[in-house]
Amino acid sequence: MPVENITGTIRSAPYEWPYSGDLRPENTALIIIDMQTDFCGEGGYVDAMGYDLSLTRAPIEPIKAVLATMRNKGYQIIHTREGHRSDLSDLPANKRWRSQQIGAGIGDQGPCGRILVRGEVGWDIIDELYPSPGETIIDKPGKGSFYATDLELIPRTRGIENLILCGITTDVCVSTTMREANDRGFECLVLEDCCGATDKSNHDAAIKMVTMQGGVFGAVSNSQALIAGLP
Ligand code: C5J
Repeated sequence: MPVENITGTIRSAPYEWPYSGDLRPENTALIIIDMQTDFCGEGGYVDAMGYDLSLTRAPIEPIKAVLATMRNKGYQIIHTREGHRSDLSDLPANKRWRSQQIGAGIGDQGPCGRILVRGEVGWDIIDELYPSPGETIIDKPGKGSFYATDLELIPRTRGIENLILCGITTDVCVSTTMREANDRGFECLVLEDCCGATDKSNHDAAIKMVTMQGGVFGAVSNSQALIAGLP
């Protein structure tokens, strides 16, 4: 994908993003989804399930570059964390049961503390991408970042129209959040090299889906194109 700068928009598929051509720090936020040890670190939830950590670690460096650029230019930054209360009162029984079937029971003790429980080492955001003071952190019990959180209220209050999404996993929490955001009228861009899944073909499919129907959930770009095009 060519990466030359086009003023006010980002080179994306299937259209130059955002549709309005209005891209500014005041109306645009970066949302970094679930870059937690549990999803990309040794001894975490994804590791306990036996998946290849290199797939969920692949986006760390591209996200670092995007985060540094967007911080520097004054864009708003939002981080999310998936996790549950220590008494597991917000953990649906079926979600817990399924995790136990694959040997990574949510709430069970693991090498990084209790799996996907708030306050535990494995649940927190990795050091490389740790939020700076003043950046918004959304703690969520589910896959979508809007469900049972104040994620809709905060960007609306701040005048955000455009959301740039990245993080892990592409096919689960990133995809679910993008769909939720799109239905709420936010103009969404997902950065494909800044996402990762536990299965490469699921990542590819989740990215391809976005581009159907003229951009059914928004548009797709990458870290280089974003950094080159960001006003
Ligand atoms: C999953 C996530 N995969 N952050 N969570 O359970 O995608």
